[in-house]
Amino acid sequence: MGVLDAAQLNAYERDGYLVVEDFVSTDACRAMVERSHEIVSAFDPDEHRSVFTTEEQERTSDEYFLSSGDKTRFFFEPEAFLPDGTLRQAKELGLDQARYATWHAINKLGHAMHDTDPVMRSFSRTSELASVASEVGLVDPLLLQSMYIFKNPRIGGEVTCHQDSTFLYTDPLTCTGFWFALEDATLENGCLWAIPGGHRSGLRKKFVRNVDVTDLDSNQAGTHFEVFGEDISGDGAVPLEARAGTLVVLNGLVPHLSGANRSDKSRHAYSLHVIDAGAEYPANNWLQRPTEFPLTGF
Ligand SMILES: O=C(O)CCC(=O)C(=O)O
Repeated sequence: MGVLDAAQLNAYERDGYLVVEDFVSTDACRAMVERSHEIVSAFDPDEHRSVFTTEEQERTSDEYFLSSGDKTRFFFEPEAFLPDGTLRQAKELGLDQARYATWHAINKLGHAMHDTDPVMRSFSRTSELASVASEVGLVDPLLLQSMYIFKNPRIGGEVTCHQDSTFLYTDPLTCTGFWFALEDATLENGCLWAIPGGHRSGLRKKFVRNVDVTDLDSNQAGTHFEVFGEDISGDGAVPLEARAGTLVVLNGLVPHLSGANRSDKSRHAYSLHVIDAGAEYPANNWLQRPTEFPLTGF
């Protein structure tokens, strides 16, 4: 007996995405949120100030970003800092504890918490999720990438319209996204939007390293887009408002986005990207795993 019924599988085929309400318990969501706070509280914001933005990808293409494939790393919101380098929300909200303010300033954690963190590892590896992965067509799944996305109040950044296979390319295409609302995601705090049926219009671009590198010493090498088609504007996207506990399954080709969060409620989400072991994973994909820390399945 599968987790998804025929109507859900048909909807996934038709739309390129599927919203599954109440997929995980509120306790499991709460454990993830609490864990994210513990992880960020242990992080010294002066250690690294890498910013994440989908608008200006170049800025993130540094060694810290490129070597995050087997680590938990911290990426700040573009609006996190004031010109003088102080944390904006600490100053504006009158918070005097830098650590407390830090988790109001982080855009996301990435990109291997499904392997590096015990709580996130268990959340990622459940029999229900393994079943869904198999039902949507992954034959020999490998858990490739995880992101803990904070979408913090007031400064939570926009994620521009993209296809996940742009960033996690395989031949043939197998990237599948499993996005979990850990808190309610609404129009106000920047829920996901997706273009129904948009997975049928082909891959528009690939985000790759400038040189084929498996040698992680070459992380400085930078990245660029290989462009095959027109950029996707997001026209025709529909909002996927989601209560905490909802799973959204995303075909790697379906264009999706999320708006900025100008509300005073955070929108925590956890996103896991899975590929098929039978497909080729190119050495010039931006995300690489050192051979001594191989990808594994559910
Ligand atoms: O959570 C978001 O706002 C965007 C996430 C996303 O694009 C993804 O997980 O592929």
